[in-house]
Amino acid sequence: MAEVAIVMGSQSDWPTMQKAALILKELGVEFHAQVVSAHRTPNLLTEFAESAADKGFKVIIGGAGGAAHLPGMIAAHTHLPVLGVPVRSSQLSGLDSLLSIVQMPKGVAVGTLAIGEAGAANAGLLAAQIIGTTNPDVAQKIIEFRTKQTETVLANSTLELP
Ligand code: RP5
Repeated sequence: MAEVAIVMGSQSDWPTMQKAALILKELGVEFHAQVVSAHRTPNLLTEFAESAADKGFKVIIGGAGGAAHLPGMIAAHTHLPVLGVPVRSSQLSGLDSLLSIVQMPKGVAVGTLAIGEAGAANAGLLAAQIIGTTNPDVAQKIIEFRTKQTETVLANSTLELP
């Protein structure tokens, strides 16, 4: 059963949000990915967020661009942790998305990641780390991921002129 939901405002967000999905897959965490728009499908957003805990989700990742209300509105309808990914926008390069998501007034929390693919990948990683607090198999995979990453950097640390 999927423990992490990845929702996004549009199909156009999927190339970015796939980076979260790929990390979750690598770490052995089942996910469900779906388009849910705060603006275009507001009733679906309410229904999705209110039923997410009962469906067994433990963490929700929300990605959106522009006036990106999606993560905050999902967080308003559920007690589950919500991670927000600001998707890069065509007009303001994602600064609009970032500010829309990160500046939550106190009382309803959204954990905001970086703009774009790095943020999406780290949202997947952070979601897995949350799942890993109660799932030793996932925690072990995260430790191995970090070890491999460190070894790769160390093995390629020498710099030379071209
Ligand atoms: C937002 O508007 C979406 O999250 C997307 O980042 C942006 C543009 O959506 P499309 O016009 O490409 O569907 O709601």
